[in-house]
Amino acid sequence: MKLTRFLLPALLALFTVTNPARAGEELNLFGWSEYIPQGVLDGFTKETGIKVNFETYASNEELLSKLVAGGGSYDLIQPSDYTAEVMIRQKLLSPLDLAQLPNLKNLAPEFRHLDHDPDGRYTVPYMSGTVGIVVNTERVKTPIKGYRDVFTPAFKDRIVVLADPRELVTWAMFTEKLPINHVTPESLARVRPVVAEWVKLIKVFDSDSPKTALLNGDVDVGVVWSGEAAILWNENRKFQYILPAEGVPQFVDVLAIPATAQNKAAAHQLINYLLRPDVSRQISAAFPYTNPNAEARKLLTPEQLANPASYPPGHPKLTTFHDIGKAAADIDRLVTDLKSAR
Ligand code: N2P
Repeated sequence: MKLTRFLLPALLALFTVTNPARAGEELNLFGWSEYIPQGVLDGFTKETGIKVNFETYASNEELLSKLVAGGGSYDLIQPSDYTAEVMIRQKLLSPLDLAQLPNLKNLAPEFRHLDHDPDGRYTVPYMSGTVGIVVNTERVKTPIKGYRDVFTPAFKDRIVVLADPRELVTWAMFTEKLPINHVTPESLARVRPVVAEWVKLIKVFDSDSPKTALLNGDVDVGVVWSGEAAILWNENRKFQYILPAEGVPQFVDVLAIPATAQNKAAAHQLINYLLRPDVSRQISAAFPYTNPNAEARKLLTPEQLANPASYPPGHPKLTTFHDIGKAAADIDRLVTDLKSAR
């Protein structure tokens, strides 16, 4: 009698601590829009009982400002490589417990130990991609090779670009042959008139779904995320993807756990789930970026792997962004100024 009175609660307590999937458990996920299929999150909830509250953002700046303002409310976030670099430096991320992530083995070796997190202690690659030019070849007959061919008076009000100041300024830096990760007052002064001209030509700024303006026929050319371009290509072969001659930005977006997260165990569970080949394949089907998961890639169709926006042929030279410190704020200010002056 005495034994059960003590043993039973003890056993129950033990069960509650060790069982990873307690009913009523919740996880707050903050990720890029148009990047994580709701069906994948539903599958996770079905398997684990963990409810996922999913909020989205369209830029790294939005992620950073909400994370700082929102305190401890997010359990899992999805910064780009260079923003993860900032967050690691600022001690905003929690070290991962790699023992809880056996599916890390599915990642291709070239996506482990990246510059932003050389020991892979804080981040797990989710998807990678490039930024490039999409042309509606039914409407545009002149050859387009780089940013300079896009931002010309002939395309005034026919252009969509990402609403992303760092991207826009980087494209201008590339065209001016300036280093993109060493941003100085001098280099900003050099690109200022270039960007000023460009913003006057742009019709739509959209980081969430730049494909929409192209699909609708509102614009004929764009500078967009490769996954958006891949969807356009699947939709209609008239939408061609071109890696800009002056320089191609490459991003690796990662999964990471904020230092302030309340439910780190569930965050690890979701990361490990997203690394499963069958799950990662569903992500690629909905959002055809470059999948860093080698085991998932084996499950893709030849057609998916032949999409030139998802998997650019050859070995193009790609350039990644790095933390540029305070210059990031200068870039934001420059673009805001020029957009309001147009
Ligand atoms: C998905 C956005 C791609 C992420 N909509 C760019 N880093």
